Amino acid sequence: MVIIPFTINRKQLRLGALAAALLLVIINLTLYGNSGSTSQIINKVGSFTLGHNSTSVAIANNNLDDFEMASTTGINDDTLAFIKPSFTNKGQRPKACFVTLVKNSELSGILRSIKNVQQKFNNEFRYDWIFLNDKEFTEEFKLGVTNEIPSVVKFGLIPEEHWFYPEYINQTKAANTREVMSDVLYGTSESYRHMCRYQSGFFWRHPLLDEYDWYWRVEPNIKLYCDTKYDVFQWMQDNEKVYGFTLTMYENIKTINTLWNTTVDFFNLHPDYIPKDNLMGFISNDEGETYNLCHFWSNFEIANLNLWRSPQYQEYFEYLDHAGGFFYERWGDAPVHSIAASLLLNKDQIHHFADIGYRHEPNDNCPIDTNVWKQNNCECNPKKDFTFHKYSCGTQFYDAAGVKKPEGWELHRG
Ligand SMILES: Nc1nc2c(ncn2[C@@H]2O[C@H](COP(=O)(O)OP(=O)(O)O)[C@@H](O)[C@H]2O)c(=O)[nH]1
Ligand SMILES: [Mg+2]
Repeated sequence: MVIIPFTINRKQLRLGALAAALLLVIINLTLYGNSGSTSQIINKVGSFTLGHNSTSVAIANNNLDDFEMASTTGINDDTLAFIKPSFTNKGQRPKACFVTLVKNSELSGILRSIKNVQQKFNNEFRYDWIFLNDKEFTEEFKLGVTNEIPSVVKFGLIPEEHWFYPEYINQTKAANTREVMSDVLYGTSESYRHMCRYQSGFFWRHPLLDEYDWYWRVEPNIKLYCDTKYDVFQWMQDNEKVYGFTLTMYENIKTINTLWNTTVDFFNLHPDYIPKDNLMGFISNDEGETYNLCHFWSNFEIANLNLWRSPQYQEYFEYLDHAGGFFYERWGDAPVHSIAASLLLNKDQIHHFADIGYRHEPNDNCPIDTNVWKQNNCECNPKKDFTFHKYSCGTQFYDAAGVKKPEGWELHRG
């Protein structure tokens, strides 16, 4: 075993990670050839599972020991350290906003969402609202929206360099992909792919968001069912939460064939980015060997922007972007955000807002706790709550995060 002094710095750790990755590649090539087979990935997972000794790969143990030591000394807490300043404001109003990416043609749908969100939450708390678009917003759109929101409203045009094909993407290959994916929802859509890439890697870089730490994502035609009588942003801040969601789901594997392998490759280069108390159990049933397709449905997010601004997430996004799956497959921002949040955060920093009744077609998040349902004047049917449905990943989340499931959850399997 290599003895590492406790004063090891991040640069040394990175070099260690690179050396470990190189060693694994050489060993894999020696043992299995360059077939790109699952066995290669299984071996790589060893260095991926910090704090889970059971799957450590014997041949790489020297390096793993180093990383495990790093994890216990707190050196691997970079993302968490990056976010920490957002929690220094406890007890005070956070810097937060609503953020909506939307097309001009979706005016009536977004007005429905806005009226509802204002009525159920924001008429009382008066947070700013930021609208983003890859085309200039029309005067009609701006007027319509501004009429419904008494607080500050800002409209942002997305810079071209955030909604384009990077030079490392082969556009012919991307076009061919769209032709053969007609059996997949949005499989033939070019703009949907740009949208997913934007939500994954760019919305948080828009200059209009610079002044905020927290955001609540709102889409057209969503519905809030209950009154939210407390400041959810301040609750997140005061309780040191980072990522909040309502609905979970299984992804269509056809859209993300190589996302997990690419993720494994990345985190094998940076095992020190994964904190010991991560939420791997939500996204994998076998400690990282395979992806179980679970993800937070990102059309609703109440989250901390610094998670995405962290150097660790930015590196992860760059890595994914260079792999090309946003265009050569149809990687969604939901699995990308979910995998990143699950691996970069502590599990207790991710929160299910069971009390925020929410609908995005065709699913409902509706409080099944009768007291919560009554106190918040909910207008949904708890019997239709999707959280513990067999097609949802809610049960997986509660179990992985160690959160107690509410009474009667078994009656909601569907
Ligand atoms: N400006 C702009 N917004 C888009 C575009 N495509 C999708 N969006 C927005 O991105 C979000 C997700 O798109 P949506 O059609 O709701 O996808 P779904 O929820 O996966 O069915 C919504 O807020 C849309 O308004 C686009 O091409 N331009
Ligand atoms: Mg939508």
